[in-house]
Amino acid sequence: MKKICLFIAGLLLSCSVFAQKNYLEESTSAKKQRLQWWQDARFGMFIHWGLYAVPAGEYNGKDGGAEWIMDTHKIPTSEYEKYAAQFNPQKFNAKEWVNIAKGAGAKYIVFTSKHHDGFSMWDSKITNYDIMDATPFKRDVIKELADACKAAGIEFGLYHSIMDWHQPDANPKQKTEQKPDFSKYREEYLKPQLAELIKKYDPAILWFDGEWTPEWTEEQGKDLYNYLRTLKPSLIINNRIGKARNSMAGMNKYENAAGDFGTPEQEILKSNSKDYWESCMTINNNWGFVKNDHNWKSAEKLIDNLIDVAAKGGNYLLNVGPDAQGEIPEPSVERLAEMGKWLDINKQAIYGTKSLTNYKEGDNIRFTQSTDGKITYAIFDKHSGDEIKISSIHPKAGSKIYLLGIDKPLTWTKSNGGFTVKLPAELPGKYAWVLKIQPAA
Ligand code: H79
Repeated sequence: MKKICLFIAGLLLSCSVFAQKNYLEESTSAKKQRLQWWQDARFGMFIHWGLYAVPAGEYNGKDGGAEWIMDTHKIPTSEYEKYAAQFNPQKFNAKEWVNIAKGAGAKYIVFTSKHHDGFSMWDSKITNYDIMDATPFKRDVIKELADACKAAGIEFGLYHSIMDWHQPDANPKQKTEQKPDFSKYREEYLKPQLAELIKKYDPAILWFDGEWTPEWTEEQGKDLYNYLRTLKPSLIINNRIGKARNSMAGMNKYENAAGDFGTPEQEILKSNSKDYWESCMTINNNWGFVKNDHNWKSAEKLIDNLIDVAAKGGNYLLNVGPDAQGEIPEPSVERLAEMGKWLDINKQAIYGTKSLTNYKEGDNIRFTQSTDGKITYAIFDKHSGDEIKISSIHPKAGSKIYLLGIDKPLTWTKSNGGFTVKLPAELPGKYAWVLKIQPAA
């Protein structure tokens, strides 16, 4: 009898251990498998859209702030809430946004379910401060986007701010009678909302931010990480779920931190990295829509960034900030279309490639390699005359060298230390070109 009792106790214990699987102890190979599609994707589109599209960077006649406008101008909550009544983006069309992403060659989208302002962009049962209850628009844009992504074969992710300027319990500066209770916010608001998002929209990625609010700890990050992966084991989660992010440089400050990948913001790693990472960047100066921000990066710069990021083994998460009508600004649309045209010709040098230790030669040449290591790609954005010399790659005799976009192999010769390729009179496409170095079978 005693033995049976012990056996049952043991069984129960092992079951409960199983139920509390620690996802932070995942093996390197299991993580690699889980993140494979994401790493192969290389390029995603970030979308910052919320009530802040209404003021569009101007409050009481003063410029400043985009998605941060509430903080920039110290707008009281009761004032800021009024933007909800004005949020009625009649031109919003999820399929169009997804088409823009797809046409650009982006393989996934990350959309702001809730930014620091605390406004929920889906039909949340946990609050009335959401798009269904507080706006005249009354459409669940996250549902529409998730469905459009699914139909288009684009992976769907959500940006979610831990910091929340609207929830009294999350905001120690709020002037309320009650003392803020952050653990109440975390357990009764943040976590249930995230569970709701996972259940309703099945996101592939959760992209946290605002983790630097002082109440949040690494321990809470780890707890949340396990909680979310228990709800959806295949989720990919950024490192801003915990406290390890080293400021805007974005990589972890310490080992064994919660989260799957580093998040440099508005910058690209100086060198390649074996860690998983993704640089998020804007096309103009701001994340959220700002009507007076016309400082658009050129298509050439954006393509260079994508190439640089891919060669260094990272992902490029490029942002658009749709306006209050629901439209992605035309300058963004034009540049994204140029990226798509470039990728149409050159995609095999970007998607599903791996980074080489020797990932660059000077400022104008970057290298990537097929995952089986057989094919090397040399991507260049400058050349003079009708040839290009590359000194740090040594193609084997009998290799065929192609320029992507042209079927016929090019003539090449070994030259001091490397090789020289004779280029055709007209190069396919613009901005940058790819030499595909294929050894004899
Ligand atoms: O959503 C976009 C921005 O609104 C958001 N991240 C991108 C993706 C963002 N949040 N904060 N910032 C951008 C800049 C904040 C910088 C600081 Fe800090 C916060 C300086 C000090 C506290 C983070 C923590 C950087 C250094 C320490």
